[in-house]
Amino acid sequence: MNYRHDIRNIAIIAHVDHGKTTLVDAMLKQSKVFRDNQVVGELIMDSNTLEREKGITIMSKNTAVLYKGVKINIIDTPGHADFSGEVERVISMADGCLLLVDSVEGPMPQTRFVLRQAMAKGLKSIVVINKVDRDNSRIAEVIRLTENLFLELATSVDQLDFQLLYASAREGIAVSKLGMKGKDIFPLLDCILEKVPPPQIKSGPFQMLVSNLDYDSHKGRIAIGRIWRGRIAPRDSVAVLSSDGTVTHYEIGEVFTYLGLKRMKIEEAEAGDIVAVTGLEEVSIGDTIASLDLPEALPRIEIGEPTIEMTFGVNTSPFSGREGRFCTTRQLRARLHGELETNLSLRVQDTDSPDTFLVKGRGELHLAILIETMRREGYEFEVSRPEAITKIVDGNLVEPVEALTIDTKGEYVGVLTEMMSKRQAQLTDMRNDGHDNIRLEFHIPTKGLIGFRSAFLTATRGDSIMNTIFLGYEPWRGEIVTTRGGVLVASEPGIAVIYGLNNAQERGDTFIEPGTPVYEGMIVGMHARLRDIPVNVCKEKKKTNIRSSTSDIAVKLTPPIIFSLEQTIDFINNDELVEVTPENIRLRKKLLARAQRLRNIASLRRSIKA
Ligand SMILES: Nc1nc2c(ncn2[C@@H]2O[C@H](COP(=O)(O)OP(=O)(O)OP(=O)(O)O)[C@@H](O)[C@H]2O)c(=O)[nH]1
Ligand SMILES: [Mg+2]
Repeated sequence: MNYRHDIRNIAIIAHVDHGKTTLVDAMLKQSKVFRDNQVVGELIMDSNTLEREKGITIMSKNTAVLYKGVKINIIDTPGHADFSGEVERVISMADGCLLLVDSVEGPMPQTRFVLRQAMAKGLKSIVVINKVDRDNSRIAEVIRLTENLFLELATSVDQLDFQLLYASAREGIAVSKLGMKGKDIFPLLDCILEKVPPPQIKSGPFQMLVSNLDYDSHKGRIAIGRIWRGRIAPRDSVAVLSSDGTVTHYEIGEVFTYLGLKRMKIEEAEAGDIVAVTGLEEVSIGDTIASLDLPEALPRIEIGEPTIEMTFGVNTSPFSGREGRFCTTRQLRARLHGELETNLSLRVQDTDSPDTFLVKGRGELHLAILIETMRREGYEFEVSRPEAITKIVDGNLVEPVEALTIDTKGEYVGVLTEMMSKRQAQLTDMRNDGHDNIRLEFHIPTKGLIGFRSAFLTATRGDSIMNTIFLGYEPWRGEIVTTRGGVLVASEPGIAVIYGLNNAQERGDTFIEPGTPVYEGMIVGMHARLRDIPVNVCKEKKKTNIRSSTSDIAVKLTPPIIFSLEQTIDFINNDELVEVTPENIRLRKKLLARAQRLRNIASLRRSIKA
């Protein structure tokens, strides 16, 4: 067996926000892959617009640094559980991982998930206790909890032997012993060179697994992955082995490797390296690219199943086609199917209605990011409330169940446990750090989490953090009675005016500004009681000859509640939809005409009685 001593391949994994991308910043900046005067900013790898806006990593990405003559290929991964499909698919490119653990939060649900993945792939772990600069860090306790996690997850004894470092990614320093004064990130890079095994090279003709795809308007599709065997050069003839067993022959266009933020064109790459190649028109993630001499497929990447689903349909509101560039069924279908190429944990199915597709994902955020991306590209469509995906296993109905971790304060524990029990959650653990910081852990069916996030933020006044992670399927626990209040529904089309909105505000909280065009059946507000209430927000004050008193003219409206896209998805009920266009996000009843809704309720009542 041969080794590439000039290369290391590592994946950076952790729970959301524990500092992965910030650590990559430090490695890139200090290893001088940028020109001295180059302005590079922060969270450099979070290059996608939505990533920058939200401050989270959504897609995993490759980069590399040169250190002491060795190229360290780095894979930055997302930490949010909804994007864990990304971690599953790229982790196989690496031989080692940096597991980051926040010095205050300690191991979190996603820490366990990604470490289990890394262990299953046999990666060598380096644990980095990050954010040691934080005032309230509790390093000894965090180390103990991390060790417990290793004891629980290790599949062999040598996996228990991990290297420990302490870092402040933000300050760009790492040290190997607690209490040492750090000055740079190099102790971490040295540790990678020493502890992460160099890639092994199997002898034989070229073979590479495609772990990622990119697209370039000039170069076309770009396949990214690790070379397991042999070497590759521009104009080589190769076979692409796809999942259905078909073998297609291509000529490689160009070959690139990574350094910093650049892809560098090279004349030849060898086993052990991570490369990007062009020239393959039809190639998917999970395919093997191999030499024609020995076209053998590598094991495909296995990715966990989606847990929630919602429909994406052509916009059927009276405003349809006004604001979007792509509004037809054909365009919607093509866009959704195109997404499947890179968004591996997503599924798209046809439904009974030709204008509606069932889209399945890993969580509400996973689907919300897709919706937001499409809307910005100019798509207009409507989506339904997300539902947990149930299955029949051995004749029994089962549903997805998740572990929910809540970090909160003592004063909210009562209200939270009450909310949880209505949602069929079971308390599995509760810890108090002695400073009134309380961590609650629950097992909860996924259906109980839908609509929970906004209620949670309201109940705890934005003062608490929640995280979830998929556990598995368990027997169906029965329906949950939803507790959301009713909504204020526009009874007339037109333009909302102050007078009409002011009247509506006597019934509840409103969602729109004066001047907003509305249609009958559009949801313009909410109220505490269960029933929906029709309101005419377009109603003008009757004109009279008598001058109205000044108090009458200066009507003061309460500012509207403006939901984010995620909040609207979380908010709507089964008989409601979210209308998404590049310019607006509107909430509506599925049945727009009030008479129709009333008939529907009456017929539902009759069928229940019968
Ligand atoms: N105090 C402190 N804050 C840090 C440190 N490292 C990162 N942060 C902050 O933590 C937040 C999250 O950092 P990111 O690097 O985006 O975390 P991440 O793990 O890449 O997050 P995801 O990719 O979304 O999972 C940012 O506000 C960082 O500035 C650190 O060493 N100390
Ligand atoms: Mg990140």
